[in-house]
Amino acid sequence: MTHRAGFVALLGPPNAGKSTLMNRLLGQKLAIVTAKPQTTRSRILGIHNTEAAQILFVDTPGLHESERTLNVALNEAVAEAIRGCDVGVVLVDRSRGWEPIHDALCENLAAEHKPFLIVTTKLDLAKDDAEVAIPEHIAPTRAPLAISARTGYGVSSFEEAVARALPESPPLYDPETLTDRPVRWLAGELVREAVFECLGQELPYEMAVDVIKYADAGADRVTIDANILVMRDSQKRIVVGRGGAMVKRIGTRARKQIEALVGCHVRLNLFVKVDPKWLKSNKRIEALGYN
Ligand SMILES: Nc1nc2c(ncn2[C@@H]2O[C@H](COP(=O)(O)OP(=O)(O)OP(=O)(O)O)[C@@H](O)[C@H]2O)c(=O)[nH]1
Ligand SMILES: [Mg+2]
Repeated sequence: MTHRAGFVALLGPPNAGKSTLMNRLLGQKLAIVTAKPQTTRSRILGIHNTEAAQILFVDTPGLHESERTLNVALNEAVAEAIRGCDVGVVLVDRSRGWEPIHDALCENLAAEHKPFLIVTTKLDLAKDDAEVAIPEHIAPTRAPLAISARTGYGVSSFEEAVARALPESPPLYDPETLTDRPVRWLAGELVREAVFECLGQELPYEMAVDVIKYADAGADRVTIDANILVMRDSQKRIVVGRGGAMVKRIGTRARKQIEALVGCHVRLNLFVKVDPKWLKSNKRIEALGYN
């Protein structure tokens, strides 16, 4: 049997469900997921091995129109993922339909001569099974596939279609590897997700997590110190909570997720810091792993 391998860029507007789909395919939470748009802040590689293929999923930030420093960095990550992929996957949230961002993504893929599939997702939310209207000038490699990353419906057909579109190649990564991201950074992302989950709408988008220490103290314990960076004193008060109750809740939640990832006990120390400067500095944004 011929073996196939290559990079598959997961593309779409913010909140389309890209990270959820990658996690579902990997059977592991690698990319954090929240109900807020613009959750993913950088390319994340997720390595998926089947008998016949090694699919290298590249989760990307949602493409959008905005000129702020962080957002420009996010869009650059999308462009880079397109340039580096063998196959593109353009995700359309069925509840929102086709958007101008989808045109931009397809044009970009075509300009780079990349084959691509269109996938409509969140099928479980659909009230009827009317197909999403895709503009005529868009010519994907295959007819659109309908899936739900939440229920798993259609996901194995999607996996097969993606594998078939990849070039013949031996595996490109050690099959034991799950991602190219260091555990230290993944741990920081799980803290960021816990902050979103605990604070919901109260939380500003401009928040970051900086892991300042990751110490592997033997086989069964890891100690992590991380700063939660916010823009203003008022936000710090919200994240810390009355008598530190909120940051404690965030810590407990994140610790459980990190323990599931690393498979041992974790001691997690969180500090909340007012630091409005990180958002304005390309260097800091990169150092935080968001590019
Ligand atoms: N009902 C339903 N919800 C979904 C599905 N896929 C994703 N979601 C939800 O949609 C929201 C966004 O999902 P994400 O996976 O974070 O979306 P994303 O495209 O990675 O978003 P960004 O990283 O912000 O660009 C979350 O609340 C998910 O739980 C699905 O198939 N069905
Ligand atoms: Mg995402």
